Amino acid sequence: MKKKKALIFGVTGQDGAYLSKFLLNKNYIVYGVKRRSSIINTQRVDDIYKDINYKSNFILLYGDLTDASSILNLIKKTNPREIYNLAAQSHVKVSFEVPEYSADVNGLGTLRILEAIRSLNLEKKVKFYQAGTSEMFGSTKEKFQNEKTSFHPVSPYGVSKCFAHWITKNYREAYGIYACNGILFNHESPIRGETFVTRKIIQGLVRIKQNYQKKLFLGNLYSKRDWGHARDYVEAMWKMLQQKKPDDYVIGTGKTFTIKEFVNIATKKMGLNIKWIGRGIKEKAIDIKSKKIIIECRKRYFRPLEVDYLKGNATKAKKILKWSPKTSIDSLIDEMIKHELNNNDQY
Ligand code: NAP
Ligand code: F7E
Repeated sequence: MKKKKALIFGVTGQDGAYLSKFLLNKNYIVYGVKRRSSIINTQRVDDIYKDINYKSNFILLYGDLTDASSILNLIKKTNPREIYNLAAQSHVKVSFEVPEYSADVNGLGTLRILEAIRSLNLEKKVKFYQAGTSEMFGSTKEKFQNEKTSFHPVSPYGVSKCFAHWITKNYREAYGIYACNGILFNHESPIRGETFVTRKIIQGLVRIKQNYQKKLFLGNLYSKRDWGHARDYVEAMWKMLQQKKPDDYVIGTGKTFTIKEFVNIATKKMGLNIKWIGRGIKEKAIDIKSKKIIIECRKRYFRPLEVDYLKGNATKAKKILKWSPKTSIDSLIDEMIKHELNNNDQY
């Protein structure tokens, strides 16, 4: 049987790496789009990448979501059956600092892919996945967000993703493209970017425990997030593209924790006994054994506006996609700690 071909924008990111491995296991040929950078940015997929001069089912090609011609040429060249748009300036705080770039990549970048599909007359041949986000819900007052919850984004990132969401829906309705929006809640893993809070916490605490770092500096400890595992979430992306009809789906675990609760679970697992003192920006955690302050808050890690509360209702995905999360927050944290401990062996 002929192998299915998938094209992944954002292949070098956390989800790109997990999705590539998932699709290769399903016997796909995977084309991954990487952007040019001055240092190697393929660490997350190095284990599946073979020298370009050898035959492989995993092929990396250059491209950029800000460059429409590269997108068009990549789709023409690879002729994929499925396209996954995972590429983004994905850091919420950074989007306040580079708003125009974030809008260009996340918003217009999505439009550029859809336009390429349309202008190549691939409306009926290609299935498209758009990486939407719970950040689109923003300041909603609903306490269990689903596909019907209205969007109220509170960052340039969230706003740019709303544009991507609506343009994907628009091209589905206007041109009949099989295009799906995943509305994914936070998902983490040992290969999560180091400036996202879960990885920053685990990395910081492991280094503190091993005496490589003195303190961990954080921002808002009281926002609540629904954290799942990226490995589970890429399966949901694929499932969305295997249905009879394209649709939009919320993907989350239905559980929510504050940043402080995440820290408390992680410290306990590492045998660090901490005590919180102070309030607001002065709140700190003391290591009871050494009596040293190991966690402090800094204003620089707060955002101009915060998404206070996220908890995803994935009932529709459960029913139609037969998808549910497999990894608990406990197992996720265990896996992240284990990975970080192995990493730190190299210091
Ligand atoms: P990530 O680790 O930040 O990866 C983003 C990817 O996009 C990287 O491969 C990055 O390349 C690439 N990229 C950035 N700008 C680009 C450009 N101009 N042209 C081409 N590629 C570009 O993000 P992730 O956590 O894997 O998330 C994947 C997608 O899901 C993103 O769209 C994100 O916004 C969305 N999302 C994530 C979550 C989550 O909790 N992880 C939840 C909901 C939605 P480099 O490696 O070169 O930087
Ligand atoms: O922040 C708080 C911060 O940066 C989580 C992206 O994948 O998920 C991610 O966006 C929370 C926020 O993720 C620090 O204020 C406290 O309330 O890990 P984060 P995010 O902003 O939720 C969504 C679904 C996406 O789509 C995004 O692409 O943690 N927080 N102290 C901190 N956050 C960071 N980064 N650093 C801190 O020191």
